[in-house]
Amino acid sequence: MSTDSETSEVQMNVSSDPAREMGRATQAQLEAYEGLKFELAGLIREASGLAWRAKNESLQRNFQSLLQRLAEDRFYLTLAGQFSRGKSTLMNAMLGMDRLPTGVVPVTSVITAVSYNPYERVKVHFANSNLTQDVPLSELPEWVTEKGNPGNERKIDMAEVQLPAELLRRGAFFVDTPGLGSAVIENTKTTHRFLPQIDALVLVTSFEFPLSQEEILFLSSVRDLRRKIFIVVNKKDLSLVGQREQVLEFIRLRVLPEFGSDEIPVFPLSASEGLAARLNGDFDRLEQSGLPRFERALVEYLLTERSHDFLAAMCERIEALFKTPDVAGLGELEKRLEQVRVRIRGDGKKDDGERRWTRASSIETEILRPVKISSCFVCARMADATFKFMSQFQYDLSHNRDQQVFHASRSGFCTLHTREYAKLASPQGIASGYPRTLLFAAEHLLSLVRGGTLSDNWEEQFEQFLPNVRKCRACQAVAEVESETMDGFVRENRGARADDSDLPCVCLRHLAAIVQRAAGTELAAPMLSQSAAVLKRTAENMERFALRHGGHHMELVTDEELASSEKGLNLLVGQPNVRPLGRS
Ligand SMILES: Nc1nc2c(ncn2[C@@H]2O[C@H](COP(=O)(O)OP(=O)(O)OP(=O)(O)O)[C@@H](O)[C@H]2O)c(=O)[nH]1
Ligand SMILES: [Mg+2]
Ligand SMILES: [Zn+2]
Ligand SMILES: [Zn+2]
Repeated sequence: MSTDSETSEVQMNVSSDPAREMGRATQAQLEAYEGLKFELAGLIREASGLAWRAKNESLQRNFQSLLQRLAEDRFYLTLAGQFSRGKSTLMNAMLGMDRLPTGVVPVTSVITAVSYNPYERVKVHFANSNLTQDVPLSELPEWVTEKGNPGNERKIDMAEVQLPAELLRRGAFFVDTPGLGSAVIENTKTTHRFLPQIDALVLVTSFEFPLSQEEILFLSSVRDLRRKIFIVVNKKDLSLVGQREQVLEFIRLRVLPEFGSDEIPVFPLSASEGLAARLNGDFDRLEQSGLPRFERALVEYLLTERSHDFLAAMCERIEALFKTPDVAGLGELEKRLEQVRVRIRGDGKKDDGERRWTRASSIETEILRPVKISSCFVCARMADATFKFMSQFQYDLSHNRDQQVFHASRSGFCTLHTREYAKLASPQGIASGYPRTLLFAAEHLLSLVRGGTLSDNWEEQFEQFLPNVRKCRACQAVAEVESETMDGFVRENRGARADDSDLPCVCLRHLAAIVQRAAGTELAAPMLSQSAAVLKRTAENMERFALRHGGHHMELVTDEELASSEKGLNLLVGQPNVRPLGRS
């Protein structure tokens, strides 16, 4: 019998001053964002079920991997462009670490995703399989370069490099891709295959060869997917000041007509200069390189529009799968997806067109105050009382004849307490304590029959010796504790309280009983709102758990999320081993 009274801390906001209000606004946005994510997850799960029924395994797998991406909140900020324009160098410069292989000949041959981790490590994901392999960072070139892994002959889906780089803490994956248009055709193909996965694109071109045909083609494909685009014109150091303006002018003219230049920002910079400056701690040179200006724009984007763009991109990926023919029910889901989409559009933009979503910054999160989520404290006391009662009782029943007779006369306990007794008592104890109760029942059964026929009032008589909660002595003992606990709580807390977040959790029935006892006091209303907050929080934990579990990301599940389902059910109906207000 567990009293299940452990508590877990969760972030929850209680606010009044302006700083707190700001935290609350951010919290509301995060909740809206998460809520939409949960809805998309729900749609994908349903669709996955339909795919399963239609025996379409590959579709089911596709839904599964979308779910996984949603669960991880994986956002692929992808660097792409012609070979040797400096994508890998730029990535290194942004990370301030010289980790990705670079060189004058086509180098990168594998999609390389870089994400944040307190320590460095590399995970290699193999194509067409769930297999991954951890490899030392020093061996990265053997897996991701044209030299070590020509045309990706080792069939790697993605190399995942985890690094302790500050910029990555913004929650995005930075993805380096093989260059387009080199003699290694397989590399171009690899990057094109990755296209649907891109959430935002950084097109890396150079002053020497600004925007090749290949790059323009790639740009329009990404544009068709309505993904955010940044253009970096690299190797600024190789061009003369006079030529620079010409190149930028050319790009604006090439890009303007097709895409609208105000939507695609262009950043002239020198990745190699930026990297060298950063490694040497030379801040003037760093600023000169043009890198910081680009990074500021990226961070600004990641903190604001990213959430919106991530959801929008997910919607499109889901929609594409919903178009699969011959799967019954997908059309219906598509309609619901459209509704979510409308909300994403609406929630993502303020009236002035500014995106509203932001991720909570650390300062804002600190404003949020912890609140305890635990099981119902009344139920917990009742469980304790049950345990105490049964411990004593099971001993008495097996040793004391009077107890046995009395127990038999009451037809034993109610169903719940019979089970609780059985959990505690030994087989020997039950076998010696209970026969009288069974015999008592047997006698009653026989008394219902007279001369081979049922007696007239058999139903009434039968009812009288059936076990029930009114006769159950355990029910009586526990109900007394239940009443005392609630009365005591209301007595002690009826006055105004300094901090409502200290209020304990209660199940719904106990909440009703407490509010009834506390009606007209300062306690009633806070009890209700606090319980509402706890239920809401628990629901969110359950949804996060479902999302991660469904997305095969159990390693991301927190203890609080793990416990949330049981807690949620208990908050609705009380603990399993007690019956709240069971005698009323
Ligand atoms: N002068 C100069 N050279 C640069 C700059 N950025 C990169 N390079 C050089 O350009 C060459 C190619 O750089 P990478 O970073 O390997 O280019 P990439 O785009 O990743 O190439 P692929 O992986 O083959 O597509 C290397 O020799 C770099 O040192 C820059 O800003 N200025
Ligand atoms: Mg490269
Ligand atoms: Zn309860
Ligand atoms: Zn009972």
